[in-house]
Amino acid sequence: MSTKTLVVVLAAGALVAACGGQIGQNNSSGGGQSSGAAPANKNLELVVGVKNEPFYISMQCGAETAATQAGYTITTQAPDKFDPTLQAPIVTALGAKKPAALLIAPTDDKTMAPQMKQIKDMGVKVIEVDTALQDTSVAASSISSDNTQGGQLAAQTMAKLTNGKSGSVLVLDTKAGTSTTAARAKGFEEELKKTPNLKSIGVQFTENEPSVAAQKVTAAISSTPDLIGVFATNLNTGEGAATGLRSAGKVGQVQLVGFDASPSEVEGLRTGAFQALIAQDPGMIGKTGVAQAIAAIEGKSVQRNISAPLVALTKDDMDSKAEFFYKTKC
Ligand code: T6T
Repeated sequence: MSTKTLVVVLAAGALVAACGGQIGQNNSSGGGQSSGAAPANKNLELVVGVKNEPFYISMQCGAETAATQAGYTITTQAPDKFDPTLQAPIVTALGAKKPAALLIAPTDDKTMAPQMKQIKDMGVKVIEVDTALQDTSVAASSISSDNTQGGQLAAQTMAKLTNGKSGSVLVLDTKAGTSTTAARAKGFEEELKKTPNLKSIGVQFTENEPSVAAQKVTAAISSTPDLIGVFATNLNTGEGAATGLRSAGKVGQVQLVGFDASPSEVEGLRTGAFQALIAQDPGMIGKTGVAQAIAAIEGKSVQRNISAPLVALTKDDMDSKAEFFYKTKC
């Protein structure tokens, strides 16, 4: 059994059989029995958070594989930036296309609600992949990593890495209103309280711009002489934080725990800019999203909340967990 299979089995009771199309049946909603007739509309749309980003490319690959296997088509669209003002018009325009289901990673947990509600009211099944709205009445199903647990895992990893030393820790979040990264930051800060020698200096936002993350790290190094660690809650934030440490000459002195596993982050882990990465399984999120969308379309049982696996990578074990590295093409 591969590491990934093992982690999936261990960490995601709910996810067990996404690949085989047998999603767990607990906590189901919006069900009903299948009429048996194949639906006329087999078109799915995936709207991700931002273009050309390995997390979403990996999700798209998983979704495309699952859709093809099931005899559905899927089209992916993305805004140029992780920005609800750019993502909202993409969703509105889908009203003219009327897919059978919309799989979406909303870029804001509140402001994306009106457009998503509108499309749902047209009869399109809405499935959240990765991020979610605060309003739980819109989506039939939400698939995401257990982000609170990911934040806790990052804090436990930071405690191990600093090995009893005292110091301050900076938390870098991406954009306010991102459900996933907010949960990671919160989980991290709560868990860090269990290690009294480590003190959080609070959460700062990077707007999902690596240059802002780099600047926040260099500023914290200047203003906080006992800075011992940085937790970067997503890919762009992590890549920028690594740049900040490199330009300040602090690689290896300030421990960097990142989230995600982009090629640049993986390379940073290998070369020592990161000491650990908390990797997600975006391919699995995409596959499971498609399975749930098809269940909703075909009137089968749908599971409202599904948790996807997470795994901590370090330099020592990364190569044995290479299946968690994100893709840049399918
Ligand atoms: O960390 C992922 C995703 O889970 C999060 O919701 C937004 O940022 C990423 O896409 C990585 O950039």
